[in-house]
Amino acid sequence: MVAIFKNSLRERQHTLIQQLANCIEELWMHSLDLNYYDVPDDLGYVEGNLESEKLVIENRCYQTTHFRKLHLELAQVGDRLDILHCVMFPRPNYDLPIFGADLVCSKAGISAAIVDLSPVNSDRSLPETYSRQMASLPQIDFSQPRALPPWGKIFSKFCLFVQPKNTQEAELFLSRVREYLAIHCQAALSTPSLSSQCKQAEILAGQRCYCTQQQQNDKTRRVLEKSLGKVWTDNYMSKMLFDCP
Ligand code: BLA
Repeated sequence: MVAIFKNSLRERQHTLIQQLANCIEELWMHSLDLNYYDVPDDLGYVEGNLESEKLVIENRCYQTTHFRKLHLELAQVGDRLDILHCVMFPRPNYDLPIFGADLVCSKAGISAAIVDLSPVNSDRSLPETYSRQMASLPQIDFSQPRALPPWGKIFSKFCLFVQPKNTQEAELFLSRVREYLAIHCQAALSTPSLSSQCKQAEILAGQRCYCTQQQQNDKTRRVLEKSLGKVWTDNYMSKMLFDCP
């Protein structure tokens, strides 16, 4: 299935966000067999401007045999902040890490660029095919690495969190995301379904921990609350951004 969407918000966003969104969707469409995912009616396209600038959110979701939810979200706050958020949640009967990326840009430049394949096993290790391939990627030195907040203990040792300082660093970030995604899509397709209920429970607990930690990101919460209120934000963060069955 290939869907054609109107790229209304994307065309008005920071170039790196457009490039990253296109890159993610191209890889999904070429490597995975996508099916529609029912986004709740009122959450596909959202606008809010409670007490400050207008916030616009566009969500796209898919599902596949291996993934219960592929989520790509684009958001814009007034004309000053552009955001891309992407998470791929595996189904609990596949022993797969969670792909996550977040990109926050303003007119002044890119403030945060993060990508990871995060483990969900109880010993916080990635499957061997992942660690082997990720460890063999050439090291990239960014001029402005950023430190993870305390809730970021969910991320793997391969987590890349930087503030790209120029076009070259922005392109290097983009190519690293493409490499992580390519490793992930290829590994997912050759990963067999688990029959052990015990192992599935462990994976689900790992996914739940990932979601609980991500919900502690006050920077995301504050942006949403300012335009859409606390009740809406609580619901959105737990049901749309980081939901867990
Ligand atoms: C940081 N996320 C941020 C920041 C903003 C947002 C404004 C601060 C930027 C900065 O510190 O320079 C905002 N992000 C959003 C909003 C949405 C969003 C509004 O996704 C959604 C509507 N966040 C994720 C995912 C990851 C992630 C999937 O959603 C990682 C895989 C990470 N974002 C992340 C981290 C920070 C961040 C680690 C820095 C937090 C900090 O420094 O405290």
